[in-house]
Amino acid sequence: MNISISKKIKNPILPGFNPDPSIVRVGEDFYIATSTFEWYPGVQIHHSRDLVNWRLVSRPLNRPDLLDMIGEPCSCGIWAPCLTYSDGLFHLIYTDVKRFDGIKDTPNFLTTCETIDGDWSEPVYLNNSGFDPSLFHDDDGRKWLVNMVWDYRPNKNPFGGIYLQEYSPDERKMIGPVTNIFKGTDLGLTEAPHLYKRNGYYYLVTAEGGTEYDHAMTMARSKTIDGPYEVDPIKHFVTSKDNPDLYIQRAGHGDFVETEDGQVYVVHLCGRPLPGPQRRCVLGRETAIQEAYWNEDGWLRLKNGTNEPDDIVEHAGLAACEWPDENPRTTFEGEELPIDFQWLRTPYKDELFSLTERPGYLRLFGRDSLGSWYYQSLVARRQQAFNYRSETKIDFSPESFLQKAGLVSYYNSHKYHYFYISINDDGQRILSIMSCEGDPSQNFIFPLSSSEYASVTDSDGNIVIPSNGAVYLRSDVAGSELTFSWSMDGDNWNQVPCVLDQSLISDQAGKGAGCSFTGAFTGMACQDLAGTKIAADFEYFDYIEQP
Ligand code: 6LW
Repeated sequence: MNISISKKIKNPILPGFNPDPSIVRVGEDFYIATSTFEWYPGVQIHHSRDLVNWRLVSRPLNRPDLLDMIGEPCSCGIWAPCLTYSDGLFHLIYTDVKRFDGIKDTPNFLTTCETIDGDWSEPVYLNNSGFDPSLFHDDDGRKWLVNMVWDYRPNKNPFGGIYLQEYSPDERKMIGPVTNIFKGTDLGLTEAPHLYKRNGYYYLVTAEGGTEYDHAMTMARSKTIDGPYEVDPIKHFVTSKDNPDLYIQRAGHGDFVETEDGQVYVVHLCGRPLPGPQRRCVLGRETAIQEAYWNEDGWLRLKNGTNEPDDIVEHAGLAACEWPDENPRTTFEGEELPIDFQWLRTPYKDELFSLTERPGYLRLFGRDSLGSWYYQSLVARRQQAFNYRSETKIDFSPESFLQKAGLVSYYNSHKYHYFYISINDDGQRILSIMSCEGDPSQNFIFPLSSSEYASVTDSDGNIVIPSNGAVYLRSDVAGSELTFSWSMDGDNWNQVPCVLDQSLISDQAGKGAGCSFTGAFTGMACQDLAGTKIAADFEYFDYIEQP
């Protein structure tokens, strides 16, 4: 049988909000775990058999005992996970960051499972000393945890180095001394440690330079696991920091894996900024892959002969294994939310939505305001291309201006554009747009009155629509431009006469990337500040990427 060989690899392999990749190979299967922050369920795991084609297969942290993020600030929650395999079990190390500013609370846990998509074990608490924990399974059977230590003391480098401590699977706890094994290079901001063993050396990979445009992967090695570690002569074997013209920017925070025949592939965080001086990444932080090799001195090098990431990479020559194309239209026949969709923070999804109360519909129950850190009825999927169209059809009959439902382009509590149905003081059903452009205290409602606009607008500039019947809403995104449209029959569309700044829905906008670690989503939302949990029924959701 003529087995077709995979085509070249096009980066990023995991487009859209998929940062901090951790990769593991089990037999012929490759898995990558990425961060999910305040989005629920926690940790996103993709699967591939050829390193070219990837599919989303699991989100393990799907129970209250594994993860409950109610009330956690934006960009807290699940930071960099670490996925490994040993003793017949997948091991997932994760941090549920409870506090972002100043002193961080970063409880780290371990959960295990025999399969990638099974019921993961009750978590084991490990420590709170810092984030980016990872587990190393030594060939003598001992297991070691490394994580960066967050030094909150004044006049100290908050990136205090890399802590090493043994983990006892029998006692299900950390044991023995804690050793600071690596303080990093002069690039600083040393984090994201992963340990490996090869030819009698322990290798330590870290991320340095921070997750913006100085990001890098650094390697060091030692004959003993607790050091001292000598730094790679070139320090950073993957980085984009010295070449702003590269397509793949922000290369750092990564891991590497070997194929069964010994080829080495490095996976790493990356970003692709929109054109222009603001260098805004509307697709957030993504995952890319590079081909690598061990040089004669025992250091890892990129196959392209530089330390700069490529956008097109030679495949590994593995048999092609493609996955079915996604249907651009999501309908809601099943009792489970389709895997591309997530909600925020709470493990108790029944308090936000139902797929059974009205069979064939996603029913959102109006709860908190858009952007709430508690019970926000928002179900959305990642934006994974610079240009896309999303569309939905809603049954919604508000009785108060405190009740809204609609289509939203969402980054976090202070970065969104929301096209929604509500009601005005004359009892007329209306459409309006509410945007938050980086300052949580400023929600703008756009007056949509415009003389040439065919539809009727009320005195507040809201579009007045018929009081009954389903409403079709559509968003069209092209780079930094977002336009909303609406229809009452799905055939005759009216474009709202304003172009919104989609580049606000990015890491760098608003309070900036220093506190924005997620990515752009497009989805369905409903709020009911009248407290009646009003229903909004969504019949379908289209997500169509445009060239
Ligand atoms: C991640 C850490 C980082 O844990 O950001 O900027 C955190 N560096 O490595 C969230 O992605």
